[in-house]
Amino acid sequence: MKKKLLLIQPTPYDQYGNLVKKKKLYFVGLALPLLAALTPDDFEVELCYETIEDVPFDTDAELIGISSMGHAVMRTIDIAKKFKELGKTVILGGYMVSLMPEEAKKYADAVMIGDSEETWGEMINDYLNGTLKEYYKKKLTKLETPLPKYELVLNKRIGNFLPVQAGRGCTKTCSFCSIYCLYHGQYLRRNIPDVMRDIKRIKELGFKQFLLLDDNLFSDRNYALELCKEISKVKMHWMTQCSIDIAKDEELLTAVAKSGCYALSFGLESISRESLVGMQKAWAHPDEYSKQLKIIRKHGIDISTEMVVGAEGDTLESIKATARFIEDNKIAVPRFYILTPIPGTQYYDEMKEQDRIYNTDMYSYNACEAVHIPKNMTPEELTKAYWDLYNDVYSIRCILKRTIFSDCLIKRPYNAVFYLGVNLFYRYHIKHGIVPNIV
Ligand code: B12
Ligand code: SF4
Repeated sequence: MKKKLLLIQPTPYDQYGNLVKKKKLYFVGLALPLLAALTPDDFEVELCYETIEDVPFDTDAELIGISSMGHAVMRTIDIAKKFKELGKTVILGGYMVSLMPEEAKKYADAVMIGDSEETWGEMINDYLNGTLKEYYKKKLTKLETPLPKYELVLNKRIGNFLPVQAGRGCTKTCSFCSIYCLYHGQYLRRNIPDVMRDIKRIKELGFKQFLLLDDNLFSDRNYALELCKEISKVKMHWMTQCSIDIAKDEELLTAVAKSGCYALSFGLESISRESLVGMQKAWAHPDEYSKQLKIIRKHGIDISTEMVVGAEGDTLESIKATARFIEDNKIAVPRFYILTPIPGTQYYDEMKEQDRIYNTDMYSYNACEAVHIPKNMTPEELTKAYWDLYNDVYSIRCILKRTIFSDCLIKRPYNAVFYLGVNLFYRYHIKHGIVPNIV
């Protein structure tokens, strides 16, 4: 009989301590289908996405792998403890565990730090031989990944696209970002034929869209141009996230749009230049944002944004002004976070050194409660300003202006109505005091 491995992507707790549950998981991460593909065939692998399904604590699997992402790490720990009590062998991996491996080890038999392409097989062997090590870590110098086992997610309640990854890491060095703190500016690209292999597989499975998970796909211009050329041949729609400076590159932007990309997400972070400089994001210029967003839209690409509040240049006035920025620029799906010093990041070390960590309870590191002492307001004022911002931007007036009363309605009416739906869904959550994150 085959041995069994259960891989779990935990869901986070909301700020009331309840598990965040959804009817559908639109954004499926790649880690679990990839780890399944890296696992030798003599294992049966089961995946569990806790956002849409319950963790099967009565499983007959003997080996349990649990991922960790942001504040969902608290749930990772709770699940790990329970499986340990049940006598299972527990392996932890993923971003959060990689940033705080010693803490994670308290709850697991082994911890995988960083990428697992070169260590997963070794760990499985050690497990089978009873020689499991405490930590596994091997820095990748090239990125080669097998075809992810997408088939394992097909019978789950997922959306109409699947994930693909062309590269890992990012050439930028934003101090708050876990990508920078793990990859230190390294950006590894896969061979384009391998990326296309995955995209074609997604198409074969009946999907018309995919999500490129890269953090900044356009870090390497020539690579991105070449990839877009290949993607245009498969005639699919896709979306990704990248830095706003793509607006400065007309040729690249045209190639991206022509290849079927219809939505880009930008981490604009702040409209305060001082805040951006403080985050080591001085290459971003908020006074150019409006012009840049217009250029991108002109290419038929819809925009969503991620911004943070509570950085060094932020004031209560600048947080209010952020709402006007979003409204004036008709951002279809804006998301906000309180800038959170995640342990293991450079920003955390800076806050600690300046004695500005206000709250050490990790259950509060959910990016909707201030856990640091901001420069220009109290933590309580920051938390309130954050919620006021969300309420302002997701007022019915502002929603209508950003969705169906925008250019999008004329050019892409289906998208405008879809964004209206997403906004109303987010608004419902905000009104119930729940951050509308896309977990
Ligand atoms: C897609 C994505 C999502 C999706 C899907 C998430 C999901 N449930 O899978 C959505 C949009 C829902 C999402 C939500 C969130 N996300 Co997210 N997400 C990503 C993104 C863009 C890609 C993830 C991915 O699939 N990568 C590709 C895979 C192959 O890489 P990987 O996950 O690193 O996995 C490798 C290793 O880490 C390791 N590994 C991973 N898991 C495990 C498990 C075991 C047992 C082992 C041994 C190894 C291992 O092996 C893999 C292969 O080498 C990353 C950024 C990134 N570049 O990875 C952010 C990222 C992981 N997310 C992040 C955050 C903060 C969140 C949220 C907390 C946001 C929020 N405030 O709500 C939530 C938490 C949701 C949750 N359920 O935990 C942060 C994590 C920071 C941190 N320190 O942990 C990242 C790094 C973004 C960033 N720039 O900061 N996310
Ligand atoms: S550009 Fe984005 S992914 Fe890259 S380091 Fe900055 S925040 Fe992280």
